[in-house]
Amino acid sequence: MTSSRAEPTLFERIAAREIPARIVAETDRVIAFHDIAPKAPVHVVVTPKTGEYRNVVELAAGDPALLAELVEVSRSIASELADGQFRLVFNTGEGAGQTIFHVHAHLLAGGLEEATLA
Ligand code: DGP
Repeated sequence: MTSSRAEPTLFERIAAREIPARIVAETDRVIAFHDIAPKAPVHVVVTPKTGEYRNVVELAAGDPALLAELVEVSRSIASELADGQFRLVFNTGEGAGQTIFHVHAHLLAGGLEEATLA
């Protein structure tokens, strides 16, 4: 299920270049930028440019091809910025630490032995 919103999400505003971010990759539908509070040597937020899906469960049900694209963009970034090995974390629900209800993956890579979950 998706929901319409009165206001653009923070990540939609980053995609629209209304809020600055260190963008590392972009496709027609996906954008990736360094997390503002990194929890690993490489910590990138990978997200659809539009925020109609609030979490990964909604995205998987509503647009599995977009979820696959998000995974592929993550793989590509991990190859470019680290050794190609990576962790993808989708916080899903407030109790799981989700604070922004516009589906996004935390791409964590590089020295993950020391990393805590995002
Ligand atoms: P979550 O807690 O799973 O909803 O993750 C939200 C992440 O978004 C969190 O790790 C911090 C990051 N974040 C929040 N605001 C900004 C921002 O303005 N710029 C960037 N680059 N990242 C942000």
